[in-house]
Amino acid sequence: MSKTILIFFATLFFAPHIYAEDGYRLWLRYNKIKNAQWQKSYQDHIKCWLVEGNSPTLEAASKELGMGLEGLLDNKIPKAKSSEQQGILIAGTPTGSPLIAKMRLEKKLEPLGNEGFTIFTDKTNTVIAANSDAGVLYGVFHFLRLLQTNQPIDNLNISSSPKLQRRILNHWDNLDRTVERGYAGFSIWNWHTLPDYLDPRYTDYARANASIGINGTVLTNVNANALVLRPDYLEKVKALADLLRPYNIKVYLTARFSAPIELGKLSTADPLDPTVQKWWKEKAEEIYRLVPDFGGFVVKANSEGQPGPQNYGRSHADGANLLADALAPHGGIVMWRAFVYSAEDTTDRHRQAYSEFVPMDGSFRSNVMIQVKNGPIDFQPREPAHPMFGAMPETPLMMEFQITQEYTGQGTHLVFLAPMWKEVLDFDMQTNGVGSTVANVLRSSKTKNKETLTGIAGVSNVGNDRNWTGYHFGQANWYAFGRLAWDSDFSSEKIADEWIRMTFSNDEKFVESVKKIMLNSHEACVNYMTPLGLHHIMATGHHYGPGPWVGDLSRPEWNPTYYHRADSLGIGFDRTSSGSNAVEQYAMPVREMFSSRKKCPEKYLLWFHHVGWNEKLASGKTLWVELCEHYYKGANDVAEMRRNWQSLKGMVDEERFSEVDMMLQIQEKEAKWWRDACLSYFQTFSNLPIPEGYEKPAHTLDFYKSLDYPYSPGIRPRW
Ligand code: GCW
Repeated sequence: MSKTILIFFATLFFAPHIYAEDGYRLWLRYNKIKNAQWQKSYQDHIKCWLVEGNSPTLEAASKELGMGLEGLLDNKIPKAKSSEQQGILIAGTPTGSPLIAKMRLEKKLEPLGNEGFTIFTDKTNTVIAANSDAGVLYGVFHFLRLLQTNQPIDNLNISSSPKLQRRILNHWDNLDRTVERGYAGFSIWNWHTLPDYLDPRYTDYARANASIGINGTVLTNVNANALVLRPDYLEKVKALADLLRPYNIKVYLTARFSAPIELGKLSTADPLDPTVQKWWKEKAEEIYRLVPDFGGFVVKANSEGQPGPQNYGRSHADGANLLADALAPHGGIVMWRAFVYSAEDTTDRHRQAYSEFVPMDGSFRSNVMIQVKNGPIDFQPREPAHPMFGAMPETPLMMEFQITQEYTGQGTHLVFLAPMWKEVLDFDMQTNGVGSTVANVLRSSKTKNKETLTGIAGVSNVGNDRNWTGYHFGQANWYAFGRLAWDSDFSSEKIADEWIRMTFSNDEKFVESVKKIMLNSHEACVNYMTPLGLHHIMATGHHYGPGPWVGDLSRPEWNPTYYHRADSLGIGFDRTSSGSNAVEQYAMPVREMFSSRKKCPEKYLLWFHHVGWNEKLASGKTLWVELCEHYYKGANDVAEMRRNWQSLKGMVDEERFSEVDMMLQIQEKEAKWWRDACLSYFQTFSNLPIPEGYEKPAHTLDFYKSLDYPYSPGIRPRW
């Protein structure tokens, strides 16, 4: 053997970990626990382990537990021969595990429902128990998380269950593998090689989702292609459904409303036409023959060019009920999106979804959910909560968040979205007195028959990039979505803490510093993009970078100038009674707060008010000065994020360290670009100087206007 080869093998042997830290393993790395005390404590407590019972889900749980323990602990912990041992870590349900049955856990398990779990210490044993195999799987992941994040396990008494029933990823993935608003490569679904080739990545995707409690996935884009409903594609869907099932993940599809015409060769897709109804009924039967637990359909109808019931003079309720009737005999649901606005409607876009849907409250079948984006416009860096939350007591509403960062820096900006989502979930709509937070509205969503039907969806940021999300920190948003979908009472801080420890390191200094970076990142993004309630001033089409000057698009509400309304007097959209009066869609105390120039929180100021350039804000400074200060603060905060990251060199593998460092360099540059481009443009209206002491924009406004990104990723394929 040559010397080089010898050195190569020696290096491999002595390498601290054998995996390249390329991000593929996400937060499920299971590297050896470095801290000797924790090693000892865990080894003392777990003498052997067993997932008792038989099912594909328990098999998945057992595999995960075995793999996790083997990776994390120095010594190999044997699998127990019989469950009657001392120091056993036992997982199971009362029906599948004789040992757990003997413990008489009925009382403890009863409130945990179908998917919850308990983990507790019982003399020398550690027990993970649940009512269902899925609960056991979730409990196993939780137990591993305790080890991964170096938590004590000597006196456990944990009970946890999800606050929402349907916790779903929405893939905006096209059948040609492009991903609308995807910044992480192509779609992970390789439709060409399915159903025969099952990429191991599909299983790792399932593990990652199960580890955070996600229990559904919509495989296809809401800008839908009817082809996915063709028999050959349904075979592919079946293959994925079979693979995901053991991980308690149901498959859903997007239904193109005109599919009866495109696939069925009917002359109409009118929801009241009996041939159309028959077509959908038979299509549903065909799907359920292949996928008996198929979740149902998501539909984007009569929105941004998608076909829908209004093409036939029918309502959204007619359309949703058509599909609901086809799915109902099989237990499927329809998630009908409320993201509608129309060029013909001259009212403020903010008002349109509410005006369209709220009058239909109570007219949907009991297996229909209305899927509402967090805010009334479109996934902006900051939006007030959508006024529909709390306004439709007779209709189950589910939340739609955007995990993929279309409007928050796409694939290159570190923006941790948990604080943004929490801001909306914790917002009190006061539709039913104090305490009607958006989270409570979601949790108490009921059908007409008063059955609970609750859910939350997140537009996925996953692609086929090696590290799944393009940017390592994009993983944190996937993780955070799952954790908040499980329980939105978790704090952003807790979620960031867990994620950092599992993804990078348990080193306290590292954890604290990265947490600080993450927790400040959303506010920084708002400040350098759209401070004080500005919104939708991104460049057109791809939405990458600033474009507040765009005002020549055919549809008025596609123009950034429509949203900021800057003129010589001031800036902002007057949505009070002197303007579009969108505020009237909020319940009284909230309406009054948003309407009042003084009471309106400044973070939403220009969302609801047109404010004079020289008007004073709470600080006593003028709007123009505040606007400048926010933009500069945002850009400075990114520079600080980068300095903080750089101070961590050597505390994390070089590979990810330098990747993040390069990304932060891009973000720093782009934050300045946003700041300089927006202020240069708004200055043409305010005619006021950028305050003393601030570095002046590096280029002319014309330069910023001339920048062009024809190939920025994630563009809508048909636009
Ligand atoms: O945010 C906008 C995006 C579109 C998207 C649309 C929607 C899927 O720019 O790309 O289309 O929202 O949510 O339907």
